[in-house]
Amino acid sequence: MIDIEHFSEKGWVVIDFADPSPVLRAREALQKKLSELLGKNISLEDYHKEVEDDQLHTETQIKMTEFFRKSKLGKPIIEAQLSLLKPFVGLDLLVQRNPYLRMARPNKPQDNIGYHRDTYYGGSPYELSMLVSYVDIAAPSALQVMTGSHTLPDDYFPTTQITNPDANVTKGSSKHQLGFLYAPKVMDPSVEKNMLAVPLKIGQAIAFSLSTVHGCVVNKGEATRWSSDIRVMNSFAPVDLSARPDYYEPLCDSSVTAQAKDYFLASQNHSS
Ligand SMILES: O=C(O)CCC(=O)C(=O)O
Ligand SMILES: [Fe+2]
Repeated sequence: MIDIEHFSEKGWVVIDFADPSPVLRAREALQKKLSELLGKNISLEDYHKEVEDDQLHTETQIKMTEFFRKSKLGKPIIEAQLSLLKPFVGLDLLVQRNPYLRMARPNKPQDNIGYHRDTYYGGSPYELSMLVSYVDIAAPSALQVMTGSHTLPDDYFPTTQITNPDANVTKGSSKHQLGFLYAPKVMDPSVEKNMLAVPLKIGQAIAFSLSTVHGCVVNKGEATRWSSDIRVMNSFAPVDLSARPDYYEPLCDSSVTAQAKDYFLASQNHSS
């Protein structure tokens, strides 16, 4: 069961997966691919011990992300939790087609995007982000959230829009496609005192509203943090997806929706 009251009050909630097996399969597949790329067996947790160089890190993250997306590792993870998600988000659901794969090494601020709301970057509060971890994430390494921030108006949090000081992050660049922001809206450092680190075990996720303030400035722990944030939304939520028509794929339909789709499909085939 998802603690829906917790989500309503705080804007985020930790979910114990009903079926963690697709997460374990994804972890194994990532592990195997990483060893293949590096030419030796390195655990996901110890990745940073092998890859210190930023350029090699970016190249590795690009290849790992491509692998993650091509192998379709994300959707089965969410699909296996439908019994939990339906009472929470609805019976008609979409899931993000190409989620980001985040790899944040200890003591490397450049591997993180800092505190933000996804609504700053075109996301809707009708969308949910589910951050799935592929390693156990202790508090010093964890994503942080601001409890209760999800319903606060934007002018509550002054931001300054800058161009990313990392010259490799430009619109459409590989790093942009890895989830780094080319024109980040930087929040005032005073938000830090209200941020809460949420540790996660393999088989758990943190789900949060796209209007919840969240992020990580630096992984202060011992292990590389591997996760993917996978968005889920109700197919009938009032979200204009015309600027990102391929962003989502169907996850499930209610019985009535499924029959309506069959009817319209049959009518279309009949008339053509
Ligand atoms: O994993 C991170 O460091 C950032 C994740 C994030 O910003 C998101 O899920 O929207
Ligand atoms: Fe985010």
